[in-house]
Amino acid sequence: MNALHCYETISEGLIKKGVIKVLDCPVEGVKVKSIGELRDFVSYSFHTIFFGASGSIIFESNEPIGSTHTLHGFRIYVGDTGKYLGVRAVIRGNDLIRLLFTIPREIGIELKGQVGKYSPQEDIRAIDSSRAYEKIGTPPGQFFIDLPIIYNILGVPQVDASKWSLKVMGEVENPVELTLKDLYELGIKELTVDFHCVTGWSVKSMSFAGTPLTKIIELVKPRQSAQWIYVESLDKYTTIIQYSEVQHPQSIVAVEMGGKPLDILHGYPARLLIPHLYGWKSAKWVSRILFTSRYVDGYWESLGYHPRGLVWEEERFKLK
Ligand SMILES: Nc1nc2c(c(=O)[nH]1)N[C@H]1C(S)=C(S)[C@@H](COP(=O)(O)O)O[C@H]1N2
Ligand SMILES: [Mo]
Repeated sequence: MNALHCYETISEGLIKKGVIKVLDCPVEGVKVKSIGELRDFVSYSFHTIFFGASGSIIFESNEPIGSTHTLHGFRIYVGDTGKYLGVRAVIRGNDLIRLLFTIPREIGIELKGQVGKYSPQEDIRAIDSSRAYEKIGTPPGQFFIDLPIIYNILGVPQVDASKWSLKVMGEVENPVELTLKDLYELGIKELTVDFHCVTGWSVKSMSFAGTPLTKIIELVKPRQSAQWIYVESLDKYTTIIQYSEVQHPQSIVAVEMGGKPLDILHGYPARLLIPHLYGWKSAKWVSRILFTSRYVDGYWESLGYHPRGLVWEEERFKLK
């Protein structure tokens, strides 16, 4: 096999967790029939990518992502320092499609080859919109459960709602800073939608209320150049959403769930809700929305997840 070509990436949340760099390496033509075989391949790849690497590899954990993919975690101990880097292997069926190396701050390790820069072009090719939106039923690879699973990968932030505001800025004519009261005054829309997490669980008919993103778009007037919104939260979680998906009538800044203000666990005082995209795009405790022409990975995107994330197109990982 040829040396892997990798992209370098990072995100705010990973830096908070002590990671300084992610090497994201798409893989083609590698079939995996057992975890042992995968471990050996990961170890081999590590040695082709890094210099002077005398690492021992151990299996950490694995889990299903939908009914099509599995995600496998390993650690590679570097030398005899007791320090290790993380590896995530994404498998679809029996095909290894991506290897991600997460390199912590305390490891000085040198790359053998050049790294490129990820461009989302191939991943966001136009799809037939009738397939992607407003479908009812069970999306491919999902299963329904009764209560949402709580995710707070970077902890639950301390929030003082009286000091909270949502800054909306970047490539816009009219940047604004919105309080909770401003969001209510812009208008609140009630929605009952199914919610889908990329790991495979979905919850039927959840009720939310919030300010349509179309209202915020009318207010800030994005420039022609804006193609994405880059979203930041109080916990340093980030994500990125394609502008055309932000314009969908069901995309809101949610302030209520089940007829009550959001619970702190669900993102009080405000979270995004983009129900036709996988749940990781619905950032909780949202604090800043930046309109931009430039694609940048957010937290999960820096770990191989898809730039767009359409549920009905099963856009779980980059190159799916
Ligand atoms: N700030 C922040 N937002 C986040 C997350 C997170 O860890 N931090 N997790 C995401 C993921 S992966 C999912 S599926 C949904 C889950 O929403 P819930 O915790 O309200 O069920 O929140 C998303 N928004
Ligand atoms: Mo998720």
